[in-house]
Amino acid sequence: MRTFYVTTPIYYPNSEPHAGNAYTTIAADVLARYHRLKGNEVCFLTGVDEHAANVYNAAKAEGLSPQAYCDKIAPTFVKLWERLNISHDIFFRTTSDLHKRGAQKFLNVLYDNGDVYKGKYEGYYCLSCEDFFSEKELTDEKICPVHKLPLQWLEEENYFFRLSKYQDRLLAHLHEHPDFVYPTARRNELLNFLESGLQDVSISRASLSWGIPFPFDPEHIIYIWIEALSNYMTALGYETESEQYQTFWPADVHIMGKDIARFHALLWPAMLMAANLPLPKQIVAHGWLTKDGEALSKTRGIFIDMDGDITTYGVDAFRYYLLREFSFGNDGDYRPARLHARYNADLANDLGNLLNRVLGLVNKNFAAIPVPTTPGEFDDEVKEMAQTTVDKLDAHINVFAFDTALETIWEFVRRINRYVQQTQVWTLAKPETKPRMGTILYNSLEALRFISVLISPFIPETAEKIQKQIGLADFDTVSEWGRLPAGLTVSRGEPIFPRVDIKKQKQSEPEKVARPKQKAGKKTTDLVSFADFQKLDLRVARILAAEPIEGADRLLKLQVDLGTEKRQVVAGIAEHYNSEALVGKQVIIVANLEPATIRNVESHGMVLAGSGDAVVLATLETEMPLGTQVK
Ligand code: ME8
Repeated sequence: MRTFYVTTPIYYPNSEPHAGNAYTTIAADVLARYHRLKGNEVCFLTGVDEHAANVYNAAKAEGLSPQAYCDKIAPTFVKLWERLNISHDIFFRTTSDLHKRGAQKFLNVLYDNGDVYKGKYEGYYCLSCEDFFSEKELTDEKICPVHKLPLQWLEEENYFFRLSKYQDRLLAHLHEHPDFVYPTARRNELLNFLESGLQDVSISRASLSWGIPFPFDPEHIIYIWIEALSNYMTALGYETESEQYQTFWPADVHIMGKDIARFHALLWPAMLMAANLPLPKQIVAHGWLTKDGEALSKTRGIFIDMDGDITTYGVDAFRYYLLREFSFGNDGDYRPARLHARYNADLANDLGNLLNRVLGLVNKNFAAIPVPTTPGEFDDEVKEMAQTTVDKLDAHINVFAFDTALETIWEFVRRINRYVQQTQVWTLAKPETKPRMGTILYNSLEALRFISVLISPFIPETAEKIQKQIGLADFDTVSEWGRLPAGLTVSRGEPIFPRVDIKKQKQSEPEKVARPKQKAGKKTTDLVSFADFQKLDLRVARILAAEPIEGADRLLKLQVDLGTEKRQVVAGIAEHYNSEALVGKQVIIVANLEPATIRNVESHGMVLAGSGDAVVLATLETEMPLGTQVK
């Protein structure tokens, strides 16, 4: 068994947590849960960074002491982590005695090793970054480039850390360990920065009182970044070199946003080198979650309505959307319409319907999970795909490609949907074919068991719901196909992703164009003649490719095959279907519709779909040759 130690940044509790903090913490949670699933001994640390100037100021504004203010805000982080199903082992506060003693010990070690000296510092400082900016980084207005707030001029006698001394060792470390910083783009930025030269950093403040006193000069407090970084060790019991510290240090992965990669990948390792301690194995700096292109910011009041979206769609849909939609190293714009689309397409349609359908068939035709006695076409393919999915998932998670990891699982989900379709399992209830029906349903449930385990690090609540409905009492591993015991009683429960009322969603997005909609169940009164109906040329077609149309949230550009020709069609289904999930599907096309140009894209025909609060593509009960007329 190996150990796995993963950390998030400790967040500033100057106000309650926001979706950016949630994003990092959810990603760390996936890693922690995945490693636990693999049987590794995991420690997952998160917490709050309390001795910040912005915390001090927020407390003052409310007429509270900084400590009282922290005592009020820190629990809001814990509460959010509970709501998001975060499985941290330690929630750490830097006002704890354990941290204070550990941070002071660390400082003493740096001092004793000769890397701390006294000098004078002056410069422009951002209270939100807790960092100085050099003249060359500044504009005439002296505004913080990150927080867009005025910088303050600071001048004082400080202690300095000899960061410059470690420039060559840091360069060598980054070159010798190409995986030390993820992603590569960030590593290259850091290499460029390193090559341009490192300056010593001031590590004490004489003008501030809110902080941890310097162990050898109580007139000064420890610069917040120095004590904050040391939390990754102090939380484990660095001060006494506890068993936990010895088990888990050095960390396997420090996860954070790209804003603080430099502190983690240069300053922190240099300090550890100075203290003769082992370095963390990986620094992972993800991209920025934005709202309308702007970074979320507590200071600037740019928020995502996380609470509203979780209430509407559930925690797992929120987790799923963040992990599936964005490539982890890159920035991503949070769009409620995309969350809605993912919910409908991936969760409700692909996964929820599959579970519901398979359990419905088992309930109707068998007393319990049937014994798989009768192998047949597609079984081996499905079984093999289960195994390759497990392997591919591992490879993707190891490089933090959460989006591809989920896509890999969903390829399997869609394959099982196709398996059910291809085998036409619902037609096999006759006595002579019932054993085959039982085998297909067993395989489908075994696939769902695999899926439930594989999704558990990402959407744990759903994983549990699926297992419960299948009748599994314990969380099983996926090491072997066929471990699902026949004879279990399944209990088809409520849909795991119930339909969401999108009217609320629409109200919160007034920029959307309203579209006329036929209400479910509403009677149509205008009659057409049979001759008029016959004018419509409806054909069976297959979707060959699908892609979003820039600037049009609802639309997809489809390439379809009508047997005799290929066409391009624009369809308003982007909120309900994923491009990838559409490829290969048979649909019905109105083939003789006048061509139209929609958002600068030509459309030659129309795809039929049931259109109410949800949109579901119309298709024939079984596949037919392309171009077949539908009458
Ligand atoms: O920097 N998108 O704390 P902090 C994605 N206390 N992630 C975001 C984000 C966004 N728009 N905004 C914030 C600090 N984050 C220090 C850390 S660690 C020793 C000390 C996430 O409250 C992201 O992980 O400003 C970012 O690095 C972190 O919150 C910054 O949190």
